[in-house]
Amino acid sequence: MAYEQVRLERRGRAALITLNRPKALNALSADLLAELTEALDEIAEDERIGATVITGSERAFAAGADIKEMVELDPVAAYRDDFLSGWERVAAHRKPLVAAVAGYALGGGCELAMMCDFILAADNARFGMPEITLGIIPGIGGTQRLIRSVGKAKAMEMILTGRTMDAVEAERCGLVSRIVEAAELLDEAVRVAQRIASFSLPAVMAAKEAVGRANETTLAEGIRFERRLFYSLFATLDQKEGMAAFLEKREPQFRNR
Ligand code: CO8
Repeated sequence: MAYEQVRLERRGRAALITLNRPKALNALSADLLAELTEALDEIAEDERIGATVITGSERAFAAGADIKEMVELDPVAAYRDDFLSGWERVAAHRKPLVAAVAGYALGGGCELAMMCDFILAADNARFGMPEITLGIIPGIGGTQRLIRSVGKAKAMEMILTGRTMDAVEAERCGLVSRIVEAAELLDEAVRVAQRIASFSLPAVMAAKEAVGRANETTLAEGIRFERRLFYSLFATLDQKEGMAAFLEKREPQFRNR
């Protein structure tokens, strides 16, 4: 499919999705979401792709929901059609997603970054939840995901005041995994995604699923879940190959089987 509001490229076994509405600071319109989910569906079905980077521009990862589009939102239609449900498809994507954030990640933009498995931030990144300044609240997981990564005090402060955080604060409080120089961000994010994609895809998907489960369940249930996945990976050819390669002191050739 031809995309306009996102760009989809393949870099070896990694995919790169670039949000592509630079004039609107990548505001997240319904059309952009439709293209993003279509691109992710393409990636899900493509066996050659093992991980994906989602990025924006140097100025903005995404400045939130498209306010021009949202201003006339009809609450009855939104309820009937479940206006925001498409975003669940992003969160439910089963291969790893790395957010490469430069510039603004505000509102829905910050929420999209948090739907990814981890965030690499450029030194000019700014994260925030300005919805309260518009008379609304975050709507695609912000109130739930932010508190899980930065704790109650910071999440409450950001959501109640609309204050933004710079990259240093975001790294210090665990919202981002690392800060990278802005000029290096994309190359580094693609390198990281390619490294993930070089491993056995079933193992990578199981790791993502197991870590993700930690936010959904109790410790005891999570550990039981992890153990089931651990046992099941011994049914893969890649486990046999990975361990044989280690013992034979050679590089493994994973086949995603
Ligand atoms: N929606 C629509 N257009 C936007 C948005 C946006 N969120 N953000 C920026 N733009 C547009 C501006 O209107 C402007 O367009 P134009 O040139 O046609 O006037 C262009 O992008 C450039 O923006 P600015 O001139 O404002 O650039 P500045 O550098 O002066 O400021 C800011 C940059 C600080 C990022 C500023 O644009 C801003 O505050 N933007 C809005 C941020 C915001 O409030 N985001 C939260 C939106 S609400 C939300 O995300 C709800 C989440 C739940 C639903 C999620 C569904 C996707």
